[in-house]
Amino acid sequence: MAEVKVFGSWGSPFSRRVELALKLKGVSYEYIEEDLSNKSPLLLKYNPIHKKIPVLLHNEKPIVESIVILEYIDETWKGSSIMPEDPYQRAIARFWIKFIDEKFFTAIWKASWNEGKEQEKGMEETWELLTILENELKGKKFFGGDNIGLVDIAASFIAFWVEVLQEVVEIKLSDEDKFPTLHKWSEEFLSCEVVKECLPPKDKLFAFFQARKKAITTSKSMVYK
Ligand SMILES: N[C@@H](CCC(=O)N[C@@H](CS)C(=O)NCC(=O)O)C(=O)O
Repeated sequence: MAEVKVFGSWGSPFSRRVELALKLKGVSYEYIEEDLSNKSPLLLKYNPIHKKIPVLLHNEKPIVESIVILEYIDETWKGSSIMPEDPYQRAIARFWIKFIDEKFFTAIWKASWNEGKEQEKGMEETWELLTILENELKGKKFFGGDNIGLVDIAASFIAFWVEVLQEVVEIKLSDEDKFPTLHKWSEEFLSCEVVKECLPPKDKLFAFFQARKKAITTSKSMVYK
């Protein structure tokens, strides 16, 4: 029987993506929690370049970078596809994932961990990008159509993590009135049993973001003193 291991971290949207894809495919795996402040020799061996989680280990072969892993999972295990069949639609899905990972994460991080003008700029960028996603989703249940697909998995950060993050940083990032389609998608996505199994505990995530906020505020006040 194939041996499948996932090296992850409980609060990471990237390793949760991998777990969700494996669960959607019905693949059993062993989960190994990494302490990112004290990385294990195995993590450094399997991902020597980025030294990051997630790592998927399939029969001792490591695969890194969450999106690369998701595509590998889709191609390796049968069962319901998470990538579209059609090459053009596959290209479009890859485009949106790149959009989320490169543009959206940058903007929301800028809005969340800055103050003043920089934060305002980040918020405006975040809203602009959410508007684009809102329009892309119109008329569809999921980004993947009737079923959860690669883009939905990549966007799970928007459905769950953003809600918790905005409570901690006390700015409204994803507003139900502004983005009704995205809000409906979030509710639909988060109500799936398999998705629920792959989400971190809300209170633990809240405390994690709060600790990060405190650390950033403390380091800024030390610089300005
Ligand atoms: N592009 C990577 C991002 C993975 C990532 O940022 N992982 C973080 C945890 S959320 C990590 O391992 N950080 C450890 C570090 O940067 O030292 C992916 O999609 O897998």
